Amino acid sequence: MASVYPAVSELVAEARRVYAQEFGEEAPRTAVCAPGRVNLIGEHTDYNQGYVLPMALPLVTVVVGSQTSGQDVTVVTATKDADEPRRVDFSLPGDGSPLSPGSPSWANYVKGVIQHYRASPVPGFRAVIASSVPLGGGLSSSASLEVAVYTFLQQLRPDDGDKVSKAVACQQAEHTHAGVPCGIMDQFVSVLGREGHALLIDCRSLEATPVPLADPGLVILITNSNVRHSLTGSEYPMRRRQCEEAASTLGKESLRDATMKDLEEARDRLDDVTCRRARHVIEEIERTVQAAEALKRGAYKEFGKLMVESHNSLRDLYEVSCRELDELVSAAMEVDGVFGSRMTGGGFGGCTVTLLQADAIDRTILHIQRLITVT
Ligand code: GAF
Repeated sequence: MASVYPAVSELVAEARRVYAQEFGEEAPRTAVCAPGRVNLIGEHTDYNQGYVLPMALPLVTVVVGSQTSGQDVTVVTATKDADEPRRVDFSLPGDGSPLSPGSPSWANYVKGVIQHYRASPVPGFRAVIASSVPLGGGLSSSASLEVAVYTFLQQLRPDDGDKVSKAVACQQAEHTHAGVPCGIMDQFVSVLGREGHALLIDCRSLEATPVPLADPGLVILITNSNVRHSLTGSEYPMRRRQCEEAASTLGKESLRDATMKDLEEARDRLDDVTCRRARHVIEEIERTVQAAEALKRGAYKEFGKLMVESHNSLRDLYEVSCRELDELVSAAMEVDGVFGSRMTGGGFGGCTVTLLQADAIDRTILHIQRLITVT
């Protein structure tokens, strides 16, 4: 079957072509890439210091470029986003003063990473970005851009940090320059993801356990609802605040430390919405640990059941799903050979992830396509 996404080499070739168009003469001296991710289970648990189980994807962001002699930076994106300029020029402040976010918004990820890069001063450079990670699809297009830019800077001026500190720097870039108070999952798996494995990440200790996931009888299908999600609105930060409020009412450092019994005992001190948010997080952390165990045993039915429970909880308790995602999950679950399906990522649009038997792939895709044609 032909690949449905471009190979890394094709993206690099595209970025090099745009580089030649924009900057003429010499070919770029450096080319790097970083993957997007799909989260199998453990949603909205990372900023509660819980567990997540994502895997890196063969969808990647590529940066090609070269150092220049001055303090000027020019970055061009090969990704066509009609609303925004594709080129940005700025100067690196020589006195260490902050690089302010601005327009175009994609350049804020570049500026943020420069700001939090762990070796200074960063030299001037010219670069082109190309990506196969769909924008706003909930597959971490932003984290893959941040990590790719960080890796690019490491080629220009090596830092002495480890991989976890690299992920943390990229997360900080997202906080300060994109205004999203995200957890660590996306950047972590983009830096530390391993081929043929999911990563069980403990978002408190920042330790990760690779879980093998290379069974030829198994397929992970990602379906894009094409409802474009954005986490920069008020909903994501509001969920995070509600969780912090719940933890503080329960007298816990985070919801990672809370049990359902704690929540029931504090029931009359929490409003209904906050209580539902906390219940999702407490149960989802437990589900994620169970799911990783099930995956290790090859107990796919059990894993699939936990995926569906996770989706229902995100829909009903955490309220971050939408009609299109719910319909995609229901449609996938109607097919024989499908183990489980759920929305993946922050929600409010984006993608679903479905675990199924390899021999069910064609009928699953056909069934989903039929649903899309009818509605
Ligand atoms: C987004 C965030 F960036 C992650 O940190 C995580 O909270 C996720 O939403 C929800 O699980 O991808």
